[in-house]
Amino acid sequence: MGQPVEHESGEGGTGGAPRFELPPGQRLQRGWPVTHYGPVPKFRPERWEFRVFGATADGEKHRWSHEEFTALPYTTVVADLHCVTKFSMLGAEWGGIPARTILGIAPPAPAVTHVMVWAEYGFSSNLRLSDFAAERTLFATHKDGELLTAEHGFPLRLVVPHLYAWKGPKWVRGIEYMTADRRGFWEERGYHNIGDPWKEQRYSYQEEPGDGPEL
Ligand SMILES: Nc1nc2c(c(=O)[nH]1)N[C@H]1C(S)=C(S)[C@@H](COP(=O)(O)O)O[C@H]1N2
Ligand SMILES: [Mo]
Repeated sequence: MGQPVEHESGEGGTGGAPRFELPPGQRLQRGWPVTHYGPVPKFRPERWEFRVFGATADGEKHRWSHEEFTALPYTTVVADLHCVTKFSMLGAEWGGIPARTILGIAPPAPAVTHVMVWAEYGFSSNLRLSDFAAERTLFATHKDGELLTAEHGFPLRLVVPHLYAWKGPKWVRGIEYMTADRRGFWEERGYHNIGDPWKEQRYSYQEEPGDGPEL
């Protein structure tokens, strides 16, 4: 899921044009709009660090400079972006560092169930540990072979291909391991705590018991 699915066009179909599968209620967006709350932060390499804190396995905080972080093993993931306001961009190739790499080099304590992803200006988004640990969850530095632009999250954004795009903060600065769930920025403001686009989990009023902490 999350990856564009090509269908063969049947008899009397679309004449061979590929069709792509969108999650329910989404429409295809041409081009790549910029969507976020607040200003675009200025990147200051000498002040930038990536931090892992909260309930780490060794009880320590971990930090990487920009140079150290971007030297971690690089991989690519093809993924769609589904904005909860109902447009989707399909088939971008994201490049960067898998979330699993961070889980490997700065592991969480056994009691950790959720991760808060922190970005510039205090923007945050909470994820279940299982969503953060998914194979395709990526700290992206590149899109389609080029460095991210400032407005698309340079130097680092999280991509969680199987969830709505607000679950992937731009301008990420670190993660906090949590032993209980807490709501992030949009999750506190009426958006669904989990945010699975294939289940159309858009708003917090759709949450079922157990989907998230009380509002
Ligand atoms: N820091 C930060 N990251 C954010 C947001 C935000 O408000 N702040 N908005 C999210 C939302 S709602 C979307 S749809 C995508 C948009 O990414 P794009 O501007 O690269 O298309 O960024 C996500 N990441
Ligand atoms: Mo969005």
